[in-house]
Amino acid sequence: MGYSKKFSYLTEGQHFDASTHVIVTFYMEAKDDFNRCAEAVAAESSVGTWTDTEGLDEALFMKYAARVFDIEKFDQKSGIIKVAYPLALFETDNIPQLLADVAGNVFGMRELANLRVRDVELPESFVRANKGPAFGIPGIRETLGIYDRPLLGTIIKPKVGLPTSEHVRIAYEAWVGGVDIVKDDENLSDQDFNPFYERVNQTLEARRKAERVTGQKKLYCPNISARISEMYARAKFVREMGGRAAMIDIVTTGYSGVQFMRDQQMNLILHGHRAMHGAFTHSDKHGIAMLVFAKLARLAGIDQLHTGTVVGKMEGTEEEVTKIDTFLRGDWFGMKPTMPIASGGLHPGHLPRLVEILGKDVIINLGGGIHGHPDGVSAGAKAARQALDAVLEGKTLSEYSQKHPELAGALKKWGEFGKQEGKESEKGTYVHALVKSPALSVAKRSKTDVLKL
Ligand code: CAP
Ligand code: MG
Repeated sequence: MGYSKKFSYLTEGQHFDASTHVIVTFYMEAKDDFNRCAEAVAAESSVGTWTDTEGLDEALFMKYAARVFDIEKFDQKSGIIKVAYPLALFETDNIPQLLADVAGNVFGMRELANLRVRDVELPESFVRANKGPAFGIPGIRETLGIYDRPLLGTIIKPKVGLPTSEHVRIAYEAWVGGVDIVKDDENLSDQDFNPFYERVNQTLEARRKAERVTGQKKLYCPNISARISEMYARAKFVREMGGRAAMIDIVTTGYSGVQFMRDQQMNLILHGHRAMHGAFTHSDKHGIAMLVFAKLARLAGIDQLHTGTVVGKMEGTEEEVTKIDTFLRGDWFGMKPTMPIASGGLHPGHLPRLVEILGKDVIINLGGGIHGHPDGVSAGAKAARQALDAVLEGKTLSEYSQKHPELAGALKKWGEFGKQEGKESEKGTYVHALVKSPALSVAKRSKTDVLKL
């Protein structure tokens, strides 16, 4: 017995036109009959509910019902389903509504053990209905005048608690030491110890001074995350003070906040931090894949987005991170590409492997990996830049460190990923284990690894 007594949401093998349908790929674990649960997902996220209703007649069903058209079962209860949603179900520039539809009630249905949105494929007309990044990779590079290498960023640490004067000093030293971009941390906003407006005013002054000293354009990404009216006020202030960028915590603020800020067309590079994404992306069986968050961030207008490092402290396999980064950089019906940001647990010793995996169109962010340098922030920034220069010149870090003491200091403390251990290498952690264990061959990959993609 299907989910409905009147209609079937199951049309296995039927073809659906990708230009007139949103196609969602789910991983689903059913508690009882698999096909019935698959229909329940399609019904609940389109025209159905737990019982047939008078208003749902044949004409309305045929026009607006979502359909399960592809099923790949792993076993009796679990597998991948693809669901086609008629484009008419969506307001194509309204991301909250899209999520309420394909990633809304379905997550709480009693008959499902698990459900994960692995991908959302949008038709061209849907994508083109959205502004996308104002700057994108080309605009970011043009703003900085840097075209042929990864960009180097840092996050002021400790992430909260520093007085404004210290924040400013550290930012200046990082810029002069060789970093291109300085950002606030995700939980720094407008606290008494470091008030937003004062911080922006003084840090932008320090940026201008660092630009004069280095002759190089720099970026400061202050965190404007707040209620929308306040985000607007803060962004306006950043603009008036000569700022070129602003950071938004896109998950805690929500896509509506991002779309609102993009709509203001304030000529600010929008830096997307993804704090809290882990509540949705961590499980490979339940939640929403980071690829979906990344697609929606680009659609909403984020110019540069945190997407993972593969080798740092945050989870994210090489396959998953490179798939997301490739999407962000790739053509998407003419929408500008979003610059991926690799951040989290990185130190100079990671750079060779990081550039090898992620290429040059990436922002490499080091927080502790700069501010934890034994000789302080300035040495930390220099060490990071020296590591990048070594990679760009095709030299090994150990060779380069012979004539660059700051890099030598970093390698002594943290070692080089995959090559040498430092005094404080992360022994026994995922990173260390990754170095010691051969890459998982496809044959050996477990179902869990497949699910992560
Ligand atoms: C990194 C960071 C970043 C996270 C973000 C932090 O600091 O500032 O917010 O890494 O993770 O607060 O941890 P460190 P992701 O360099 O000191 O680790 O980019 O994966 O969203
Ligand atoms: Mg942070």
